[in-house]
Amino acid sequence: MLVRDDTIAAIATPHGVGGIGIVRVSGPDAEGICRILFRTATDTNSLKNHHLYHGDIISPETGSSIDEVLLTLMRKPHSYTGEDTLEINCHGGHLILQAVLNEVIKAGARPAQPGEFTKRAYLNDRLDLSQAEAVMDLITARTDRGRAIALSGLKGNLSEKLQLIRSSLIEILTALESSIDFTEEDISSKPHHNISKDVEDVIIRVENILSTYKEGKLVRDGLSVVITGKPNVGKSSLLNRLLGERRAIVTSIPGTTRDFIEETINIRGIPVKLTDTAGVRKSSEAIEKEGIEFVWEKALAADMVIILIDGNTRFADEDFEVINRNRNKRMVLAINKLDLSHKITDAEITDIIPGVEPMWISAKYGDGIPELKEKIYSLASDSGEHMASDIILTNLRHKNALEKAAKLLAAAKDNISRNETSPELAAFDIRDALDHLGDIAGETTTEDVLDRIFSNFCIGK
Ligand SMILES: Nc1nc2c(ncn2[C@@H]2O[C@H](COP(=O)(O)OP(=O)(O)O)[C@@H](O)[C@H]2O)c(=O)[nH]1
Ligand SMILES: [Mg+2]
Repeated sequence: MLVRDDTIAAIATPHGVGGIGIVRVSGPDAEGICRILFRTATDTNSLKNHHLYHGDIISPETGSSIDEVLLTLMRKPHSYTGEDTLEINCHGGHLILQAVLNEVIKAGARPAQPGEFTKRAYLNDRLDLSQAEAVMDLITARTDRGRAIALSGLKGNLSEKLQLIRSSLIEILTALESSIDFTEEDISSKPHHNISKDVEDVIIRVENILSTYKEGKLVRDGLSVVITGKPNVGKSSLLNRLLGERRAIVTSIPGTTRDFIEETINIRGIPVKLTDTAGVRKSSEAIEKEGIEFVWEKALAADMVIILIDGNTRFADEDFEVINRNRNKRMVLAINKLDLSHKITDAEITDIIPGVEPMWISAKYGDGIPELKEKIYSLASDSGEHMASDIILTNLRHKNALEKAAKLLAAAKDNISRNETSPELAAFDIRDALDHLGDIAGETTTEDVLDRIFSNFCIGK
């Protein structure tokens, strides 16, 4: 384990100008540093815990004030890190914060690594590892839903659920181990039957959590959707409509959009990155040609494409090409300009691309747009079923651990119900499964895994 007898410090607020900015200090020297640098009406030897003091951070060399601050001392273990912690609320200018931090470092702290405060919180058992990971998810959440899921993780809802599963497994293990002594006797078949059923129950609980990952991944990572179609079908209008503001230039001149315009919208808590593209048409112009090449590449890389067709013009070769190029993609087929006379029929489309039901919309007036959003959601989540549960798995590391546990438990169950081999083997698998579940909370996690996790954090958290 790490040596944690040093004191760390960092600016905890974002770079830039703000009303206040915070320098955070954690470790055994925090209080000593406070005595060196802080001047206030109260004697700094008798500061109360968790009280806010007004005073100055001074430079001990010159005795002059660096900033007028509000300072809190939080003695261990009642702090975020579980160590003695100082929070210095300064005026929110970067020079000020940097000057205060410099004094803190001269007084005995060292600059914190990314995520080091949270790492200490974890190492001091203030949080388990999945909660620590939720801290960063919370900070980086891109939708309210993502924020709510992360907060639930931080509050320990996932940890609690996993803890219950582990308790059940420990009970099963105890039952299994006591049955080992009886295997030769005829009473063994009954408990084995019960044990197998209990393992089955646990597998179901694990799989229920696992089943939320697909949605969780969407909430966390988002979805990329490229809008494509021939010129003038209304791609830019659709982007603007989905966005609820005028972002892309809409004209009746084909070929207006040449660069990609990307904007993110929120569909049921999923951050959906929309890309408006250049219209696809046969062109002899070099720049446009290259732009169109890019469209194919963008579409290929996206999670999903919206193929837009103009319902007010006849079906053209370009429409066909757009469909053809995206045949293997997850696609929404939308026919725009519902408000104008229809020159295209559903049957025509279904003929070309069977199994895909076209949706009629009007990008200009908004008809069919809520349905289009629902369609995007249901295609992305494969179900359309909105998961109301607040325990939603968003973290790949957790998912992998749960999958390994589920696999081992399935093997154990198989072993027990077949009743052929000795229960020791099943017990072995269950213990392994317990280890994987323990990994999520960070009970058996190695230093390099921890480093990898915390290096993705920001400095000061
Ligand atoms: N009547 C009607 N016109 C539309 C609709 N959507 C777009 N347009 C018009 O079609 C033209 C091309 O739109 P634009 O969004 O620039 O198409 P893009 O080239 O595919 O990006 C503009 O004149 C839009 O006002 C619609 O739903 N109904
Ligand atoms: Mg356009």
